[in-house]
Amino acid sequence: MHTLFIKAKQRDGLTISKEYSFLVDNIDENPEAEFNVASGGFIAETMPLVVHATDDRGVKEVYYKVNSDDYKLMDAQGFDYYTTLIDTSSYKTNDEVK
Ligand SMILES: [Ca+2]
Repeated sequence: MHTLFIKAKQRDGLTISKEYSFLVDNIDENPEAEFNVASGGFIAETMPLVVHATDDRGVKEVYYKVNSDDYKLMDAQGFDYYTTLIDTSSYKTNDEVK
């Protein structure tokens, strides 16, 4: 716990002071991201991908990619949500999981 002291003096010399306690956290944690698509599940046609990404210092941008494609920037929707549409029409259909 740290203490910040503030003192204000008016022209005739009357002085007030206040103090505030505060905590320091200079550890920059890794961002976290949750998807609306379950790993290993099927998606079809055009699927909205929604990512909820958070970070203790704020998330700047979220990207996605499929297979060996290049990363693409997702659309920021506010409140830590990022979206895009994944068009699966150009991807090879997988056989049913047995
Ligand atoms: Ca961070």
